[in-house]
Amino acid sequence: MKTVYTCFCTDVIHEGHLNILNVAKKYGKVIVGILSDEAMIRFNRFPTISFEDRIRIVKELDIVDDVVVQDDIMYDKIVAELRPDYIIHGDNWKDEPMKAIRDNAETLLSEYGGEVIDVPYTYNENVKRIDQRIKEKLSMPEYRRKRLRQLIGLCPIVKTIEVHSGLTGLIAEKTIVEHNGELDQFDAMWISSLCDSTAKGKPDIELVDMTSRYRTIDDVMEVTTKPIIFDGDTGGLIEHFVYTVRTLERMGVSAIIIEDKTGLKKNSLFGTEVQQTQDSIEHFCEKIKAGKKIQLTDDFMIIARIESLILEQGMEDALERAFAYVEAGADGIMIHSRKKDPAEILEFCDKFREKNSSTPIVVVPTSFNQITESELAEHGVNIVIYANQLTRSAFPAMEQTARDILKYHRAKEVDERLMPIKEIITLIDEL
Ligand code: SPV
Ligand code: MG
Repeated sequence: MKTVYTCFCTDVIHEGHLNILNVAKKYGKVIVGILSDEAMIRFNRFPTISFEDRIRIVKELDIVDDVVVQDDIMYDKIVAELRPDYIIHGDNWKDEPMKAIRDNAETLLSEYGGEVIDVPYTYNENVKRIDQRIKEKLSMPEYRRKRLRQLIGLCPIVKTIEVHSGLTGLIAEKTIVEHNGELDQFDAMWISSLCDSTAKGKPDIELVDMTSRYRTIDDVMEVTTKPIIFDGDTGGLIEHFVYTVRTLERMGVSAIIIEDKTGLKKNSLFGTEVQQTQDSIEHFCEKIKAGKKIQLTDDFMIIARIESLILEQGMEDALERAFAYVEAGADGIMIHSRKKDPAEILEFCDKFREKNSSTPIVVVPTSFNQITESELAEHGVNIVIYANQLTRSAFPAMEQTARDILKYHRAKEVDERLMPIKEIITLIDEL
């Protein structure tokens, strides 16, 4: 008897899946692969039910002969194990970015005469509604908030990109890239104080007030599902910080990062070129403790950012602070540097990890941007934040366009480097 394999990456079995199974049955024994959590998040489908439940709902279907685990989006391992005669899938995988997966399956099968079967993809009102409901669920505060902690447990490193508007949120949410046979996307979003301020034409000195910053978060949340890490600057007065924690937690933000500076905050990338004062260990610990005490869920994270290397206070000071902040209840440590060479960051991570194997480490490789994610992960880093690259790429492009329109007194010359109107319209979903 021939074997037919299909892989499910879903929390709900709907008529589209049943259609695939019915067609599959005509070809032989039906084996369904259930994609692991780790693989599902690389595929833009963060699971809303457990892996065990995903297996159970498929096992319950009479039409299915066997259920196996597929722990990679690509089919190499599973095809080597099962050598199915057919792999069946909805024909939507002929489109980018899923085409890479179809190509992978087809190449593997062709080595021994197997075949791909494309079934017309079912996308009617009912299926659309189910899809939308899952998305809605993921955007709800109780799901979104805990997602960062879940990702830290699931990903070698949580890849985070700066967002400051609905549009940049959509880029973070939807950009998926196929490279070297792998699909990849960002895991989380960073609401940078620098970029949130810059978008409003204001300096990054805690001038943009919290109400306005919450408005930015809300714009982003409206159109995304991925978890949010909020740049809380110094956290302000302890008496104010507790209110910030309560609001962010209620909104469904996953983490706030506060830096151990006091007084007029300036952007860290100025380093010692401007007057900046580091907070005392005791006072900053009080702030962390107050925030932890006010929190209502176990999901929300308060991450302590250490400015010792930025302010040239040395490695010993940075490490002393890290251990003190963890002791005070910090759920993570962010270590920052503006050196071009990542050596001091890596030294910090190694020394911190010698004594603490579990507290998440966050880094922002803006200056030391040659380092790769896997190198950071090898040194125990859990979250990497690309803190300002979207803003820095958009600004010169917009400025150049403005210059050229002024120069040529028309828009023809700039048009070919612009996104077609049709594409910008389709970026935005209609309900
Ligand atoms: C930000 O993005 O606002 C940050 C990171 O705080 S940095 O600009 O590198 O200080
Ligand atoms: Mg900042």
